[in-house]
Amino acid sequence: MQRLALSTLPTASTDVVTLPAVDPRNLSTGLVHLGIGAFHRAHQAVYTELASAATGDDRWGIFAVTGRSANVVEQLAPQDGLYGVLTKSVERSTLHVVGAVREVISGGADQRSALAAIASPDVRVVTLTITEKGYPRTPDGGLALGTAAVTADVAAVRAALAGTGVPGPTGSSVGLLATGLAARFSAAADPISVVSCDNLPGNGTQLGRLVRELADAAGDDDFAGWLRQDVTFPSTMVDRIVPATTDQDRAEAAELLRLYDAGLVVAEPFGQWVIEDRFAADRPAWEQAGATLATEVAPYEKAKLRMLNGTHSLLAYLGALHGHRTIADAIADERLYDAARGLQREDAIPTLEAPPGVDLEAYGEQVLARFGNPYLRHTTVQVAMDGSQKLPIRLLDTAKDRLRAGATPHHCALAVAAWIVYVSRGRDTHGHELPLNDPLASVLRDRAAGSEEGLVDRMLGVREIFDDEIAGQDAFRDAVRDAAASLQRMR
Ligand code: NAI
Ligand code: CS2
Repeated sequence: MQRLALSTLPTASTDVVTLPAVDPRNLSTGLVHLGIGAFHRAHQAVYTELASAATGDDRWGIFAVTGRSANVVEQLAPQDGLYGVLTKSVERSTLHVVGAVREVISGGADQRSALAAIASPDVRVVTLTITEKGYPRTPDGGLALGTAAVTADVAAVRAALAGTGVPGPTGSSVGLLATGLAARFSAAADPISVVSCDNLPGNGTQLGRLVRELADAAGDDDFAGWLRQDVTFPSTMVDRIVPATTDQDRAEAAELLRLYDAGLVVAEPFGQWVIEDRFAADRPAWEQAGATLATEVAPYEKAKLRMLNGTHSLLAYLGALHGHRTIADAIADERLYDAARGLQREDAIPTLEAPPGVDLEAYGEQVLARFGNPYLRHTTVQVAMDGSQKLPIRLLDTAKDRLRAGATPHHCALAVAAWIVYVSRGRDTHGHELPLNDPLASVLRDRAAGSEEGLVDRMLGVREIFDDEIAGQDAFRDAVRDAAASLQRMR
C-alpha cells in the first residue's frame, strides 16, 4: 500500500474522508510546537489548519519539535507532514487529513534548528504539549533548581545570551523554550506568545514562572525584562480525548484512505479550547475554528481538570484493578459509574464556580457519556500513567478544598486508594500485570514494597505528591485506609 503524501493524496474529499483544508505548500512557518504527540495533532493543529482555511491567512504553518523519541519525525517527514485524524463515535468514523504541519524535527537530535525556529521573526507563537512531567518544577511550582536538567538549561540560556557559539544540550523542553527565547532576545527581540496546552492548572502562568526563573538563574536582567515586557504566557483549557494510536486504528484508517498513514491519530468528536486572550503579537484566528478567547480561563480549566480528569483517573485505577482494559469498559461497570458520578457531584462540583452558561451537573453527565465511547479503545493503563504528576492536580486539590470546608471527600479518597493498590499490587483481579509508568516509579515501588500494614501511610508520605496539608488530614487518611482495605480484599 502506498504511503500518505502530497503526491498520493486522493483527488477529492468524500463524506467520510476529507482532504487538507489548506495546501501545506502554501503556508509559511509562523508557529512552533514543542511536543508533537497525539494530542497536538488532533487538537491545536486542527484548529490552526481550520483557522488558516477560514481566513486565507497563510502565515501559520507549524514547525513541530518532538521530544527525545524521534519516531514522530519518521512518521511525518516522509508524509510531507500530512497525517490523518480518525474521529470515532457510535454513529460512524470519519477521517480528516491535516495539512498544517510544515516541518518536524527531533528536539534532541536537532536542537539548533529548534532554537533557530523559536528565534525566527516569522514565528510569533509557540505552543506546547510536553505532558505534566515535562515542566521541571518543585511541588509548589517553582523551578527545580539544582537538578541536572535545569543546570543544563541554565547553561544553555547563558550561552544563547552570550552569543558564544551553539548552546549545549538543554535538559528539558522548558529549557529548550527558554534558550530559544534567549536567542530571540539576542537577535531582534520581537514579541512572541507562548501557549501551554498541557493539563496543568494555570498552565500558562506555571510555564511563564519557570521560564522567568530560568532567566533569573542565568543572571541576565535585560533578558528577564524583555520576557516581562514582550512575551506572554496565556493559560488555556484544552479538551479532546485522544488515546494512543493502535495498529488496529492504522488498519481501519488505511481501509478508508487506501493509503498507509504512519502519523495517524484517533479522537472523539468532541473538542474544546478556551484560551486566555493575552497575546504579544499576531496569532492564528483560532476562534474562526471554534476556539473560545476568554479573559478568565480558570473556571473552565478547574471544572475540566476536576470533573473530567479527576474522574478519568478514578476510572483508570479502579477500572484497571477490576480488570477493565478500557475506560469505556470501566464506565460500563455500574459500581464504577456510580463512583465516578459521586466524585463529580459530591466532591468536585461543591469546589467549583460554574463557567459562564455551564450547568455543571449536565457537563458531568456529558463527560461520563464521552467516557463511554467504546470505539476509542482508550486504555485504563494509559490514563493511569504519570499518576505522581496527575493526582495533585486532579484529585488532591479537590480533596483539600472539601476538607477545608469540613467535608470528607470520600470519592477522592477512593481514587487515591485505588492508585495505591494499583501501584503496590501491580496486578488486576485476573492476575494480569498493571505497568507502573511514572517519573517517580522507583520511589513509589520502594514505598509500596513490604507489608500491606502501613502501606497507606507510606504512600501518603511521598511529599512530591502529598503535601503537608493533605498528609496531615486524619479524616482523609482514614478514608483512604478504609477504601484501600476494601480494595485489597478484592482478589
Ligand atoms: P503523547 O505521548 O502522544 O505525546 C507526548 C509528547 O510530549 C511527545 O512529543 C513527547 O516527546 C513529549 N514528552 C513526553 N515526556 C516529555 C518530557 N518529560 N519533557 C518534554 N516532552 C515530553 O501524549 P499526548 O496524547 O500528545 O498528550 C500530551 C499532553 O497533552 C498530555 O500530557 C496532556 O497534558 C495534554 N492533553 C492530552 C489529551 C489527550 O487526550 N491525549 C487531552 C488534553 C490534554
Ligand atoms: C487523560 C487526559 O491520559 C489522561 O490523563 O485524563 O489525557 C484526557 O484524555 C484529556 O485531558 C481529555 O481532554
